[in-house]
Amino acid sequence: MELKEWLAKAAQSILDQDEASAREIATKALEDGMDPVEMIHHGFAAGIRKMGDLFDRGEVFLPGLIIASDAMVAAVEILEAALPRGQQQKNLGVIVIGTVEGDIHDIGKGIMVTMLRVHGYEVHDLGRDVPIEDFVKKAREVNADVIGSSAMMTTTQIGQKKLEEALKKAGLRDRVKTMVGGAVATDHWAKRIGADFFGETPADTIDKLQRILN
Ligand code: B12
Repeated sequence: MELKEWLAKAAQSILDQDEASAREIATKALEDGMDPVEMIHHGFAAGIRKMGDLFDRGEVFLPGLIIASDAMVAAVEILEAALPRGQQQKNLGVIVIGTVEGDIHDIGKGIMVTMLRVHGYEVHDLGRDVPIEDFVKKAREVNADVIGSSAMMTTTQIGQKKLEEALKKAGLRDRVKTMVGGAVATDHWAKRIGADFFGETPADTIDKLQRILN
């Protein structure tokens, strides 16, 4: 089967909220030689984003979104296991990352963590709903080069601004770079709160990291 067809099938399994089918598609696409990164970003992620639009329009409700998310997580797990691990030894920099306080969205952040590791960064993932002080504490503990925060809601986005303030207060802001991401972040937002950059996708983020750390 062509990549295009696999991508469409992957997205559809998420829209169908069908975890068994999502797992099967992830497994069979790999067997068929498809690129796991393509499958995640243009297949399954496209499906979950479409679910978000349907949720927004009141055509899908929270239980459906939760089942679809579980299907997405299961498929991504299978695909991530197939990513090359060789470059992990490079250690291009130390990154502390997490989803800000009050926000439990972690699918995209999880994908970002995997991609950063695959590209040779040492990543300390704090998880989701992370108190601001935990970012600061961890950054100090591991001597982080970069702190990344994910926020998916307008109500939790403020956590990224609080993080900038907390880092200044702790005297760490001059020593670490900061990157923001998540569905509500933009270049404008990053600039406004004083973050070093906004990362839209893993490719965009890795590109910007390389530039900023050199
Ligand atoms: C899946 C999902 C859920 C799942 C989350 C499961 C999980 N474990 O993550 C569940 C069902 C639990 C959920 C719950 C809720 N959700 Co929700 N959810 C979504 C949905 C549909 C998709 C998010 C997603 O996974 N996208 C796919 C990934 C691959 O993309 P991504 O997250 O954007 O990540 C990419 C980039 O942003 C970037 N990135 C991500 N993090 C980072 C970090 C850094 C540092 C960098 C550089 C880059 C980066 O890289 C990623 C990979 O490409 C979005 C809709 C949308 N369009 O985003 C709504 C959405 C985010 N949810 C929303 C809402 C309102 C909620 C709830 C409040 C619903 C409710 N009424 O209870 C709760 C929140 C509870 C809470 N306290 O957090 C709203 C937020 C609205 C807003 N603007 O404020 C959205 C936008 C839906 C909508 N249109 O209304 N949700």
